[in-house]
Amino acid sequence: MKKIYDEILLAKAQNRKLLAILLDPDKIEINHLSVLIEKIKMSPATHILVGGSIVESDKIDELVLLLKEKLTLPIILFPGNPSQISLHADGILFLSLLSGRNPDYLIEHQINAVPLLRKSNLEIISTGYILIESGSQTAVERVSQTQPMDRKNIELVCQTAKAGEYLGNKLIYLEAGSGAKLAVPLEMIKAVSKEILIPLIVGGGIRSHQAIQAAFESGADMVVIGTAFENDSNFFNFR
Ligand code: 1GP
Repeated sequence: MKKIYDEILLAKAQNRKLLAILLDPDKIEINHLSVLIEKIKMSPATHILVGGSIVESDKIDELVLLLKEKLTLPIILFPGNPSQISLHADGILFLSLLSGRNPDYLIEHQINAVPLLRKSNLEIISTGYILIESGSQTAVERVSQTQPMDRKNIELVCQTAKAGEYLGNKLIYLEAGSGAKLAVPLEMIKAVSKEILIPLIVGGGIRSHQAIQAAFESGADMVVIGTAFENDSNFFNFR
């Protein structure tokens, strides 16, 4: 059963835009989680992503279990490395960092994740992950020890996204990095969304409702919001 991905494809076909809230277990206070959960329930979020660049695994299990108990939204892992896999989630973005040339993040971590994934019921969603230069160094850049792609070189980013699609990725994720100064340029979202047939996720540095809307209008199928919601749990009170 490929429920999460089928839903994403259906939403794309119907031009229904998707909104994911990214929860970083290192930044969430478990004591305050019930308040956050209420805010999430009132928000337009369609998916929850759980992960971060440097998270300890026991915190992930705890957070995922609590979220599953209280929310009906799909809980999808967005792991920085294989230690961040919780068997309690619904799915996992099985990422390959296509913008970088560090073999660990292209294939090594993925190989190491197999023993755990084999015995899981997680829906595994192959995702081409592309880091875009965003004005200053981000955690993804630091942890993966890779260079982000030039934000002006739209053609090369399009080629990279298309290569991901040809390789069989089910999603492309254009990432400016959590808390990025500059979000992914709208021109780039437009060009990549025209280039690929598979759904496009965009995240990093998006911190206003106008910016979410602009990303959607430019062709993002799913927008990811992390920092804006972390900093202000009333961020989605615009409904
Ligand atoms: C990071 O794209 C996500 O991986 C979300 O970024 O924290 O800047 O919203 P923000």
